[in-house]
Amino acid sequence: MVHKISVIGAGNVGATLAQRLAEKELSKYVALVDVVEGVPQGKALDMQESSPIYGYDTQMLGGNSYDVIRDSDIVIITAGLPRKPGMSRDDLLDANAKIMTQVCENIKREAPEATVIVVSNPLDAMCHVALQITGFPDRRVFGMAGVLDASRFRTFIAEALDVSVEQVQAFVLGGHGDSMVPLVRYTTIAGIPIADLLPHNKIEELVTRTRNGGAEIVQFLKTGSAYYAPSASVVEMVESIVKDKKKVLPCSVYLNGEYGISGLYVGVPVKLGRNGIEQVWELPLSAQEREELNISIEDVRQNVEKLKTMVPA
Ligand code: NAI
Ligand code: 2OP
Repeated sequence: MVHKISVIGAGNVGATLAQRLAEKELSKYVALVDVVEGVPQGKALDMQESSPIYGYDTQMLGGNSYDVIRDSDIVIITAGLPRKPGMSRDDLLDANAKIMTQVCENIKREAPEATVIVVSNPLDAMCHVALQITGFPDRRVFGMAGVLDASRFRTFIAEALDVSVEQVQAFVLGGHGDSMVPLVRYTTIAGIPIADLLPHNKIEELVTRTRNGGAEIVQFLKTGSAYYAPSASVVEMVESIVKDKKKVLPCSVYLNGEYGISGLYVGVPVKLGRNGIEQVWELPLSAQEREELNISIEDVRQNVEKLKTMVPA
């Protein structure tokens, strides 16, 4: 157990995440911060009042000022606008970069030793802002997306084959956008490659559904985006860090030459432990996978270029 985990943004993802973290007792304190007056305080109190029933002793804190996150071990950023139907994640770039800048200045001051997990979209570009503004080592600033995208892929595969989700393993590489790369070759059921179990056209259908997984939920909700699977995905990452489990998970990380890329956040498999990103795993890619990854990287690069005009270097 660590001392404190903080969640910035007490909206759909942030509040659901705080509740899940509290129930897991991964830290003594879970702190929630939001700009809307009363909301983080009210949600934290409401969660505290469910603790006798669920049997957790996690202490919930809520506030509009950042003193509640002081000395956090881990800070998760979910502050920002979610997309609405017809919007892409990239449409959020401008507004969320400004919010991210303000949030990260506060994290830098109040929690200088924290590991920072970014959730706000467009994810890979927002990781850049977080790295720039906090100035923390890159192995302590990374983003959640691949766990979610892979979980969606795993869900659809389990459904197609009518097998337990627990036995489906999948990896999704690249940026958290429409050009993400679900890696079919590395996707297995109980160790059996899916190509041996499903016809090619069915696999392609599931890949497309995974790429559009976020939009599918937005189409249903209309006023916001997914939050149950996203918050569960963050919990898996946090648990691996707190318990030093060293799980290998797809995360958006700052690459320093791995996969032939430098200076960009891209979703790749990493080992997550107490020190944050402990190792980046380079998978051998086929020519087609490499080509798809390059397209995805190009999308991330374009967002980062746009950022340069907005965020001070
Ligand atoms: P939401 O609208 O329910 O919550 C966002 C919260 O951020 C609101 O409560 C708002 O008051 C707060 N906020 C806005 N400006 C703030 C500031 N300067 N400081 C502190 N709080 C501030 O949105 P939701 O659904 O929770 O999504 C949050 C973000 O996460 C969105 O950008 C969304 O696109 C992204 N997201 C990313 C996922 C991923 O896979 N990386 C998955 C799901 C959501
Ligand atoms: C998702 O994939 C909105 O990025 C978010 O659901």
